[in-house]
Amino acid sequence: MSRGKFITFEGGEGVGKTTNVAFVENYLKARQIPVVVTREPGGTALAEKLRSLLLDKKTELIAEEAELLLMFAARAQHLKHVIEPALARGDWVICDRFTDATYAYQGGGRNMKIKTIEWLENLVQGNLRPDLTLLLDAPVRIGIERARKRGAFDRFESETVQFFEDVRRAYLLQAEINPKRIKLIKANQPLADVQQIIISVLSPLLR
Ligand code: Z5A
Repeated sequence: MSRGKFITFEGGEGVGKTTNVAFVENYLKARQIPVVVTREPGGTALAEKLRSLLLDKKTELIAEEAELLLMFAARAQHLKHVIEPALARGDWVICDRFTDATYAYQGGGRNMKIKTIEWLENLVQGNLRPDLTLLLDAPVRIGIERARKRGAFDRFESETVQFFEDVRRAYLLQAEINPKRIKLIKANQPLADVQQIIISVLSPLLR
């Protein structure tokens, strides 16, 4: 049994990650590929509790260091109980956000040291990195407009436009540093066009 593929979706809020995770899930299932769909922070009972604490505006002021450690604590649980076992049994894993989000939000948004994030990434993940990351990119204003239609803002969504500009810049830097793994896709175009590009980027993995 060959190991499954690990695919992550990344990007700022409202760029279409959740929509396209569902699209890829259906696309792979139609080809009889076993798929596990999951998200970060989250994916296990404990990690989902951490997610609720991290997203809830009513949680006490969270120190930046605590936020970073909680992201990796949730990730350690997620890897051990969901992602690693799925890949080992040959399933493909599609994850809505992963460690590139930490580089973007905690690194770019909160200005935490990249060396610290790298150290935690190595501690928690060892050599594991996604096989493919689809980075959906759109001007911040467009993502905010799309997300606003959904109603109340969570703790991250309540951040300033500057914060989201910094997050976007950090994501684009990640794509520049990891051009083989991260495929940058313009998300401010019709959904059908975005999905056509996603299929073309996925196809080498299906061979
Ligand atoms: N976070 C972190 O700080 N550090 C970490 O390490 C990790 C996460 C892992 C989790 O939020 C928060 O955790 C996140 C970063 C932080 N906070 N923020 N912001 P999340 O991932 O659950 O939430 P999100 O980014 O806010 O996701 P979202 O707002 O649900 O956006 P989305 O999934 O990218 O978009 P969507 O729901 O698929 O689409 C939004 C709307 O746009 C919807 O109505 C679609 O129908 C529409 N859409 C999608 N594509 C198109 C196109 N192409 N054209 C027109 N309309 C479209």
